[in-house]
Amino acid sequence: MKNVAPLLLIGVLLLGACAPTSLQHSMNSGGHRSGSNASIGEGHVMEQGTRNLTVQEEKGASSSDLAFSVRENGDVFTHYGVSHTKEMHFVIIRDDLQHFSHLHPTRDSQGIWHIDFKSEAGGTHWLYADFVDSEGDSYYPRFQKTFAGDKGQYGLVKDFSTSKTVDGYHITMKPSLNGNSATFAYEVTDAKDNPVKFEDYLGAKGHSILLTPSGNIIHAHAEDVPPVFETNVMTGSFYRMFTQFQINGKVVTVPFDWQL
Ligand SMILES: [Cu+2]
Repeated sequence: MKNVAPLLLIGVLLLGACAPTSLQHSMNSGGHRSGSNASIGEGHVMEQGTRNLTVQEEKGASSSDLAFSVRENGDVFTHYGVSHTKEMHFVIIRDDLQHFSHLHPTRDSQGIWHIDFKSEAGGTHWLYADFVDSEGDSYYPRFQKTFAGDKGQYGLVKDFSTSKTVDGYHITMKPSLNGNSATFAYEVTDAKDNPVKFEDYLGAKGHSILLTPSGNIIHAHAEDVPPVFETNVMTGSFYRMFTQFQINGKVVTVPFDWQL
């Protein structure tokens, strides 16, 4: 790209399973984490908390009230910090990496989170509580829930196109890899081919949530424009990234696939 804006980047969080390298942390099951703090490249620190946190579904007040709690050694956890303007980000994805949602539940006086949610399609979904604690350490415990209803097309269909049109915007993603550090640079133009103005959305110019077929999750941010996301990735992995920008007051979500 001709723009030479500084690669600013990134709150990056990595969770995953049984760390293949000292830089990678994984989470295969809700709440299990490994490792302690690790640095990600120059100046980027992946903060990995050491609390023993899990997340579990709770009984909602109605059929559309999806309720859950974060637990620390069995007790309801409430020592949240604020990350990107919210105490809680809630990511829902079906287990074939379709039907993505990034929501912001509200917490009741008992510490239980609630969000009004109706799944687009039936099937098993992964639900990630994505938050920081009061020390600023990041956590992504997840739980699983199977929604009733028509599954529609089911199964992972990979699509490696690097240009997409969503909501009338043309979005191009350019990946590059240096060791196990990946950058994803975006260009977005409107229907008349003019570059768009990126607005602040949840305290960043862009949010990108990367998921692997086994459910490992990375949440990266672009702090500047043009938006560039940088994160460490696991060799050999397939990633589906759901990238979100706010343009003209509306959130635009675009999926891209990428294989190392
Ligand atoms: Cu974000």
